[in-house]
Amino acid sequence: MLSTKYYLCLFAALLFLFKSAKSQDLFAKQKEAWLKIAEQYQPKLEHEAVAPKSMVNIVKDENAFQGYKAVKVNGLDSLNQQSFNKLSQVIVDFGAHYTGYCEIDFKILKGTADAPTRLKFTFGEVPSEIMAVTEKYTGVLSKGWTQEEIINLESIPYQLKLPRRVSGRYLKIELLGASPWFEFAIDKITLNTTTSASGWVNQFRKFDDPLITKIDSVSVLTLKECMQTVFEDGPKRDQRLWIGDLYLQSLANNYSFKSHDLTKRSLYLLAALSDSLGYLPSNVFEKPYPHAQKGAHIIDYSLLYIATLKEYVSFSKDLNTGNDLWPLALHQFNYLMKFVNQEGKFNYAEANKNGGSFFDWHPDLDKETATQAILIFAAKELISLAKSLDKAKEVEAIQAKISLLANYLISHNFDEKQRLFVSGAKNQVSYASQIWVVLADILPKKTAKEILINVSRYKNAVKPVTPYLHHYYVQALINTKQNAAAAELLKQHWGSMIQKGADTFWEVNVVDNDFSSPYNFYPINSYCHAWSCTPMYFIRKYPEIFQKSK
Ligand code: RAM
Repeated sequence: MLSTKYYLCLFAALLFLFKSAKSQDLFAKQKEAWLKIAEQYQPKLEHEAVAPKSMVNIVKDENAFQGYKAVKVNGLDSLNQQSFNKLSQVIVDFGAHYTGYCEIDFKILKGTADAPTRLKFTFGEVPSEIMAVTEKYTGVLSKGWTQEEIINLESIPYQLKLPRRVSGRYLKIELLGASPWFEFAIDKITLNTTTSASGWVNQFRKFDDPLITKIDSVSVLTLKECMQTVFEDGPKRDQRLWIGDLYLQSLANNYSFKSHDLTKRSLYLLAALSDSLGYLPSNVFEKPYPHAQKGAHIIDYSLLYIATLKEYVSFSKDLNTGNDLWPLALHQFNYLMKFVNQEGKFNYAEANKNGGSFFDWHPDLDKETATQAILIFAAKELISLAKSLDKAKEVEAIQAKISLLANYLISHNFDEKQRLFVSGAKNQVSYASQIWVVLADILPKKTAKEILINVSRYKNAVKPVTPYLHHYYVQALINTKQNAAAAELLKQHWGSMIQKGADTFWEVNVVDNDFSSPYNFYPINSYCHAWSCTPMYFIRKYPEIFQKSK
């Protein structure tokens, strides 16, 4: 038998371990309260019952986006009279991109349902997704992201509620197995939509240029679909909160829905889930309970948290939140500054051990220079936040770090001959490096403009592949007063998605390659993606640049 003394010692040891684990967690004291605030700002979701607008065939067309287009056919009105045993497949079009839960009612036309009926449901944001051969799945992410469900109806009549939240415009229903002794029909299809973007129908604007009107309204729809109980990156995939996406969504939100509470909830949720070193995760899940993706840190995303908080405070005037989250924001910068040596060089290789930077999906992109630059950008955002929170004392120390970082960047990464910034051991020239150096705002005006022009003429420069990096490209052009080029780029990049039939803007858009996918399977790209929603931010913030008539 173990003595009482033994148990007392064990208890004391456990208590000690628990306490020291807690004391090693930098924001342990605040996290519980932060989580409570996040929960308190849980938004109300709005729902609408949407019925299909038409029945379609999806047909091959080499001129269509990814080789497929939807062609309207007759039959929706009589669907509930037609034997689905004979029809065996139907594709319906909801007329627009929606996120929600699908309900399908089945009824008997003839005989008695004497056996289970097996059906397959496929949802698609774009036509090609409906036709994807998922048996030959090559994706690097889970195949579970394809929106396919196989369900056995044990009896008919039946009101089926598909358990999974889906996202898209098209629904294909296929009959995989039925008894020959009865006939049934699809009586009704409803998509119960969900969004927290209250009053979204009032967000559309009309501008002189019809293309700008269209781009703006598709941005509104993109953001509305991503606004759920947090700012999701994509309602189809990954359905969660990522800092990089949040930053751009919050910018667009400031010029449209003004749902500052959703930004607040998202900021607090991330804060509550920072790791024991006080370093932010790049993304978090709400279900089954709030938690971070373990070990998934992204340097530039942690730094963009600072910018998101700064923008939030400046638009909402919520100084309490600013003060409450200030130590965490400051800590992101200070934590990363530990990787900076006396000369001012950020040791990317060392920091990368705990997660590198993102910037874009281009597989060859060297991220060293852009990372050094975004540290400066974030430091300046910190200063601006500090000023709005009357934290003048902190500013001087940050200022000194900016000089250190900037001096290093200019003296080591600027190629005088090419008049371009280079990155990494191979002196790579990329758009990302020039864009982020411009956004760091450390160059004479003329040079900043010059590097953007030079990179556009540099044949082998690593180009942006996502609307995400294109956002920063547009901003860099605006900051260097290249307004016509900024307007042109916005119309060309987001306009190209419109031209290819986009209902909502995409995660990836490579103008001359419809099949580009960071996941090696383009049907699981997200075709309603948060980081793509910012044209409305530009159009509304800079009317003199984007709202001019053609
Ligand atoms: C993708 C997500 C998200 C992005 C990260 C880096 O998986 O869709 O939008 O922020 O990558």
